[in-house]
Amino acid sequence: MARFKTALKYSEVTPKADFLNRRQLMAGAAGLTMAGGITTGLATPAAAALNAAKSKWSTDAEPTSLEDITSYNNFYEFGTGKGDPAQYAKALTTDPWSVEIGGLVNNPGSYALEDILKDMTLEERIYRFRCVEAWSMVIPWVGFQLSDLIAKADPQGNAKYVAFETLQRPEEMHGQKNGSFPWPYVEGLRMDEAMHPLTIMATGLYDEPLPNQNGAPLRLVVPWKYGFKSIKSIVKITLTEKEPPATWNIINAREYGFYSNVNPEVSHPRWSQASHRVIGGGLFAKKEPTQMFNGYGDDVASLYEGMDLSKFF
Ligand SMILES: Nc1nc2c(c(=O)[nH]1)N[C@H]1C(S)=C(S)[C@@H](COP(=O)(O)O)O[C@H]1N2
Ligand SMILES: [Mo]
Repeated sequence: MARFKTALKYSEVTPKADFLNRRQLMAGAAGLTMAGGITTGLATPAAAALNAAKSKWSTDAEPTSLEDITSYNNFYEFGTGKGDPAQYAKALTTDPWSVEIGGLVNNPGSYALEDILKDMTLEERIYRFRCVEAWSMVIPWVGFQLSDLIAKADPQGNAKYVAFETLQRPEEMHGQKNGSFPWPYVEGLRMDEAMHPLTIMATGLYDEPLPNQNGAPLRLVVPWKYGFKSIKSIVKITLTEKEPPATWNIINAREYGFYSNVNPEVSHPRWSQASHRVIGGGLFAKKEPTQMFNGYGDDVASLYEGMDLSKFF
């Protein structure tokens, strides 16, 4: 299948002009805000290039533009509008950053992000991304397999779930001053889902470090589940025996299940999940049929054998 290809970097498979254009666009936009309209039109050198090799798990689908990926976001810590994260997430300090790993592991501790990354292999993973709100993107993430990090933590035999927690820092995340939301944002996976090779911790996209609005410096990506499972700006990972709480499930369990696998046959109580809007193309945005498990069924359907997916949604 298309996935099994030789390792190629995104910059090698995209016409170079296209690639530079995207960077130029960003450089131009930055120039506009910083220098009051004066832009040079020169591409910024990719100073922070991560040079991650393209993984065999990548899709061949055309990635959404960097501009759309970084300006149409859900990150309620910075406000509920799609443009709020791009505007306000600049306030977040992502260095230094550490992640507390604990619960049912033999190597618990607070780990500096750079120490975690020393042991991990970064790859480019171009994944389809489907939000429960019925829109989709294709995102060229850079990240490492969560399974590698969990293996380092050395799970104990009774660990059945992995719980994740986002940073809580209302001074920098103004949305957290909104008391009607149960901060911090939390999420969880079953152990086999967390260990699946498609499940990654992303630290970048378009071969550069993750922009703050996309969940810097470290966020989960689970491409066969609705986007809200892919929790951003993670500071805590805990292995547990019991199913951990998940923010949207706490808010409305009838609308958002713990599993939240992409499923065109199980409608959201307020809208159909049979199709979605492809972000990009402005007025000419396409609609596409939604695929079971967001098209990753060959790889993940076996995880749910024997489960009634209309009940465990
Ligand atoms: N901490 C946190 N993580 C979050 C969210 C959020 O509001 N807070 N939104 C989720 C939702 S609904 C989606 S669709 C994705 C959006 O990721 P993106 O902005 O990188 O596309 O992040 C998910 N992770
Ligand atoms: Mo979402």
